[in-house]
Amino acid sequence: MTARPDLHDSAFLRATRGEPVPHTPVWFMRQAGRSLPEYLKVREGVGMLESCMNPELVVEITMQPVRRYGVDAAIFFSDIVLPLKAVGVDLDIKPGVGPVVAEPVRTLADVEAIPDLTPDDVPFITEAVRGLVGELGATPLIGFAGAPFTVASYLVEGGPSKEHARTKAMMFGAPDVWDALMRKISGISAAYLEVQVAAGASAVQLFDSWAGALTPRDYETHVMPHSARVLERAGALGVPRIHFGVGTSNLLTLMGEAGADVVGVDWRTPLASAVPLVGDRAVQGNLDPTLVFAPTDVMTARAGEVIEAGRAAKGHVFNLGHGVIPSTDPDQLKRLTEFVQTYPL
Ligand code: 1CP
Repeated sequence: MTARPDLHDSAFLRATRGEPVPHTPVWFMRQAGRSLPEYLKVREGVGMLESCMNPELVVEITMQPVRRYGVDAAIFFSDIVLPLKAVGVDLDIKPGVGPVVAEPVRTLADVEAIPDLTPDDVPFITEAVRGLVGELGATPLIGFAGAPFTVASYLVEGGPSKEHARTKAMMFGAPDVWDALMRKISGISAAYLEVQVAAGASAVQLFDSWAGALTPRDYETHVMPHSARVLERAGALGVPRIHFGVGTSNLLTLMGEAGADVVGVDWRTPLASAVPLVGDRAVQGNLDPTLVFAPTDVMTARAGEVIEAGRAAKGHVFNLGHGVIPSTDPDQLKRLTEFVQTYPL
């Protein structure tokens, strides 16, 4: 059912299904980006959103870490707010800040003013994914979208936030507006994933980076049903679904139940504690991203512990427990990749 049946037996896709693998597959969240000198070079004078809408640049940037590290999967170069931009929301991604929304969403009328996403809004995504699938050969491509809560936070706060206070105020105080907003975003995120898979992506990851701001009760009541709708639509495409959040040790069971095939675990939760919480699902993670700044033998010893803990899971995809930190030495990530891929299973 996937666009690339020839990749079915890649180590990455086998691990997502919990099948035996020749080696533990490894990729890194934010493997493309500011840690790579070749990324900084091609981005010179080109804005973040402009880059995401330029298929040639997206192909080049997505390929850079694959060439350099030989990772087992590529992650599509884009951003979780790109589909909002594509439907006409006035936003920018500011260097050193992140996504900034000109007119934050506060009322039902604000929500209703946001159009739904159709493939015609993102022809450059289809073109970039098609180009990539050709270039990647035997390496699967992971498409991604933002989960409704995390995307809602940018829309409601108007930019990055630590407390997500206005977002949660809407969730607690204006349930009808909240429900409409979450339905709107879940439709956009699901449609965005469908476009990527239709063009050839072999797996998808739903990023709920800020879900750790929620109690299990509020996650389950106000957020999970909306993420579940996105994951259900992605599931109908026949590709594995990875569901990742930060600071979510008390949400891992629910995040699995939301419809994930693979639960992404951030670095704060020991992988061994996470495995029993996700039940009959694979896990992804979760080396502390700062360990790449440690001496190589310290980093690899910890990576070995992560791989050992992953043996208890249905399947294990090695990753960092959040994105690559921009000051990371790429040579150290190269050593980490080789260590994971040659670790005896
Ligand atoms: O100019 C630049 O280089 C800007 C930095 C940057 C990059 C490289 C941003 C702004 N986005 C991206 C790309 C990006 N964003 C990818 C690329 C693929 C890869 O991994 O190689 C992905 C998967 C994302 C997803 C994303 N964007 C998330 C979820 C993942 C996570 O890190 O938790 C989030 C929360 C965003 C919002 C965002 N976009 C950019 C920044 C700096 C932020 C975070 C801002 C904040 O702290 O709220």
